[in-house]
Amino acid sequence: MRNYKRILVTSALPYANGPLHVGHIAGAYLPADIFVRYCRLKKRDVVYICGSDENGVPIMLRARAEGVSPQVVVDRFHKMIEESFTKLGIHFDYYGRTSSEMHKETSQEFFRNLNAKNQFITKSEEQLYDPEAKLFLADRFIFGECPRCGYDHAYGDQCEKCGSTLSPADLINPRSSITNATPVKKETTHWYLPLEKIQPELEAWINSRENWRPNVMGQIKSWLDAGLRDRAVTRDLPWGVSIPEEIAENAGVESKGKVLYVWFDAPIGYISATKEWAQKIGDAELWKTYWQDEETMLVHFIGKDNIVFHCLIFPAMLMKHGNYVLPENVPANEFLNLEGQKLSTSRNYAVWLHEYLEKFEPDSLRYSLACNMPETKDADFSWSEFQARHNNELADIVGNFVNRTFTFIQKYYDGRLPQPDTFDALDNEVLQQIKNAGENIGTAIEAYQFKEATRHFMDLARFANKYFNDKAPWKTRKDNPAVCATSLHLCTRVAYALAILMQPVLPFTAKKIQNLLNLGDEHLASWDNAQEFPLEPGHVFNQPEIIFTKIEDERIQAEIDRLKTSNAEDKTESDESTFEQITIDDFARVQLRVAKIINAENLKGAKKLLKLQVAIGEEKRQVIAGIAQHYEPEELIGKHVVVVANLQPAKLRGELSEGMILAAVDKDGGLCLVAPEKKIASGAVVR
Ligand code: B3M
Ligand code: ZN
Repeated sequence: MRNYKRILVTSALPYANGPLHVGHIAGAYLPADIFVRYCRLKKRDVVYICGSDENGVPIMLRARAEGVSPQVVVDRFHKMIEESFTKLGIHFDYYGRTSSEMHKETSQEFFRNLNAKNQFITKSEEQLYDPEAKLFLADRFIFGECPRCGYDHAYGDQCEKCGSTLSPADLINPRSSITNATPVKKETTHWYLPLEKIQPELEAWINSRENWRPNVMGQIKSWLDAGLRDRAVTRDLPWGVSIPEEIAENAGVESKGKVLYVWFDAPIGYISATKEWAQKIGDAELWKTYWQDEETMLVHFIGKDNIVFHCLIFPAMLMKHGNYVLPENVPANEFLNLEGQKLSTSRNYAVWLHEYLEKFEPDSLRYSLACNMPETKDADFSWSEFQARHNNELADIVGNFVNRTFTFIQKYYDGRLPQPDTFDALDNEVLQQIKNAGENIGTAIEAYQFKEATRHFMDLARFANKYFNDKAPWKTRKDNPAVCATSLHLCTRVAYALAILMQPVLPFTAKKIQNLLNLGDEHLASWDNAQEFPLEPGHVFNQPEIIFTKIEDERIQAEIDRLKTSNAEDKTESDESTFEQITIDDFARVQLRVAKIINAENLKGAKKLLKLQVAIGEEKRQVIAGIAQHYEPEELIGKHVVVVANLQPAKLRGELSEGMILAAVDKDGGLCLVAPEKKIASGAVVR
């Protein structure tokens, strides 16, 4: 990374309307915390800012449902979220909240500034209004009959039955989703950020970005290709940051209940929290250096659903304000699934952080998520993988190495660091490995490749364990004491290096090893110290303690069972509800054709795959299908099936596959091919 003078890191502000789950952590918090801990160890000037997002409709609706004020809801979750972060070791320099006075001032100042520079457009139009709830109805808070297909519960933005895109005015007999009241039309005025006009500037800036993740760039480009549309940045709601009174007055608008759109004020929350941080440390103006000096490197860590806001809309706001730096990078992560299914807050299908932390160690989760971070594609969290990572890697590799080293030293060297003798090639290799690990982990973290960084760390621990085995001190102790002492000396050296290099991912474990080493914080506070060794022979270590105890199967099974019950509703229905809707045009892009299987054989070395030759009309194709555990090749020959005919060809086990055969799969693993119900010619189109 360029040599900036200082670094400002932010993580997406979590909505204070529910607890955190592992998906949040893997997306926006753990990667940022790893990055920041590393920067601190590299002695960079770094500040890490976050806070609770306490505005927005979902918070209001939750409060309504509970019959309490929104403040009660946000107070409860702000506290809970902050506590969970602390226990997981996500260490912010400041954790703010967007209901604070400072935030209100800062957001209003921002709005005033853009308004004074004529950066907004105002539009007045009639919108649907719920006279009972006294609320303008945002699109999904209104429903009615679909004008296209007649479905009686279409939403204001879309009919889920036929997929057509709608606007509230299209609905026949519209009703409020909150009170069931018939809405009335009411005129209202809103402020828009003219993104259409700003697009060329944004595009030029985006094109100048280097080293952004391809998945982030891809999403941005598709927004830009579709053409940005002006965005309303105000809402008619009773909860939120109200727009400055004088601006409402000048526009002849009732200011009461006119608030900033939550996505307008939330990113400004990064700025207001930085101001509060500066006040807290007694240098109130210091926030300016971090936000307004070009030598600041600003990095936003977010999940992929926040890309448009952080890469286009907030930068547009910052550009138009003019006094702020723009993000140097936005390393957004993809989504984390859970046991192969989408996480769902409403179905309680999630691993909740506060519950996790009551049962397991924070570092186990940090490690497991770091190994499996959804950096460039969606990833899956499974309890069995979590257990395996903890037991087979943290306990069996790191824990075992540290434990055997210090137990041996306690037993045979009276708990003191042995005096080394001359180094052989393998001993020198230890020093080399420490050096490589420090460099490789650092390079990976600086490139936002946290999975890779974690792998390099574990490779060093693995090497150390092997070194201990190869040196067999239990033998050399008797027949070659000098060699034995040298190897144990070097083992403590690796333990020391590990205690530094593990800090970004495993801060709690690092503390435990520090305690074993009997060393003060200053010796472990610098990344580059890992190459050195502050201890003199004779240094006294503390009594070893087990740093990881294994997690038994029963504890894991209990978690898996809990997920099954929380997910107990009809699976087909819940699966459907988690799928993204597509339009009829999306569907039309998939070309389905009837094909006749003319030959089928097993594929050598692949238990699950069959190699099929099929005819689609006159055309012959080869298809590799994962159905070998359900069909014998002979029984397939002559059958008519349905294939996806326009799938990009791919190689499976070195064999070309030019299509995909459709099969129905049930939750118990049953599978059957989908076939035309009557005789029909091969090549027929399925639609
Ligand atoms: N409150 C969180 C989310 O979309 C949203 C982020 C705001 S960041 C400025 O999950
Ligand atoms: Zn419809």
